[in-house]
Amino acid sequence: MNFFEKLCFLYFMIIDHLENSHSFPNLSVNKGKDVSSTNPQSVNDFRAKRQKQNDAISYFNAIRLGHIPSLSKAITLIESTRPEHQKLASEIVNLCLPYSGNAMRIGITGVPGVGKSTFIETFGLSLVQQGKKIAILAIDPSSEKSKGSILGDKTRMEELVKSPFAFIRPSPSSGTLGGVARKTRESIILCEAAGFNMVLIETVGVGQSEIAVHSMTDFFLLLMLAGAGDELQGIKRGIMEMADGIAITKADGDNLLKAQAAVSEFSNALHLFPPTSSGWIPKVLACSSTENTGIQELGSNIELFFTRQTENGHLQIKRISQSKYWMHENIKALILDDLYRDPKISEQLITIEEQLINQKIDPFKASEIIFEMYRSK
Ligand SMILES: Nc1nc2c(ncn2[C@@H]2O[C@H](COP(=O)(O)OP(=O)(O)O)[C@@H](O)[C@H]2O)c(=O)[nH]1
Ligand SMILES: [Mg+2]
Repeated sequence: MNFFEKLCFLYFMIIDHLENSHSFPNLSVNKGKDVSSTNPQSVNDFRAKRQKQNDAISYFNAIRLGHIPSLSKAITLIESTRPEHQKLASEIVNLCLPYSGNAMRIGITGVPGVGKSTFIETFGLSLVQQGKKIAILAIDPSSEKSKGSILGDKTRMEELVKSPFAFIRPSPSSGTLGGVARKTRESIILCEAAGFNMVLIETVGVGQSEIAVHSMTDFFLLLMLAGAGDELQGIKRGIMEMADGIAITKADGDNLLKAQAAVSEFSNALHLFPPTSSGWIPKVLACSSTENTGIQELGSNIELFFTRQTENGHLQIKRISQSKYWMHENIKALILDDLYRDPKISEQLITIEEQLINQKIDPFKASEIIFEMYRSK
């Protein structure tokens, strides 16, 4: 370096940054953003997001802290069909399992239009006002074709959607009922680990899904319309027998008297059922979600159910028997799946079906052949 260069160097060192000098183009750097113009919250969110995407422990920690976006994403993993998502989801569920079971699990069923979503909105808001944290999962296996029903639900739960103490999640509607049930059960576990002390599960009254929801909830609430006739409501005796409570909806305006009559009608019908082993006698109440009448009373009845059933140990007994039920259901599902996936058996099935059509074999013999083939696999 000659004297002039040294002078230049010193000048730039003292007066300015070298990287900003045209004499040193190789040192030039991009100017970068002014720190004050970036939102620190989004930076943190972004970092949290990147970190959380990766491992089950981070998901678990975030869920335990009640971080809703993580809970939501974990449920999406549960719903995913991709094997790597399923593996991660299963790890998260296992981590959350010891922290689950603390919520009141309530199933809500009834035909489309009976007022389930509107009821959940009013009931849910009253629970939130009492300081409860509620999670709402909606199962609707029939909605695969009419996705509108879920959109409808969201608009019916307009106020609840805004509450930071309510989490509303339409459950996956595709796949087998067993699959949907498993996903819902796992979602319940995550919601409970996230600190929700009430889990409401809405299901549309189409038989099978009701049985599934009944087998994963503590209190099963059946919503009915007054004067619609049993056939119209598609209510089978079995569903009424499963109910821990019945609410006659839309008990307002011109419908009020009819609703009150329906209360005594259904109460009488319930009396004909044999008493349950838990000792709980289901009550029939009338309510209006739009007028907010009867909802409080129904809430108290549900509270009473939980107090009584916890005291006499039946809540625990019910949950254990539900766990056993799902284990057996899953064993059956796994075996069936394994059987039907076997290419040799599939081939044999085609042949046997032909024999069956031509009446060369009866269905029982046919199934025995298939079963033997499966056993000797
Ligand atoms: N008059 C009256 N209408 C209601 C009440 N609850 C719901 N509805 C109406 O009944 C229709 C169906 O309600 P919705 O909650 O979507 O029923 P869901 O299909 O069972 O979820 C909507 O038009 C609601 O506004 C109620 O308490 N009183
Ligand atoms: Mg609905």
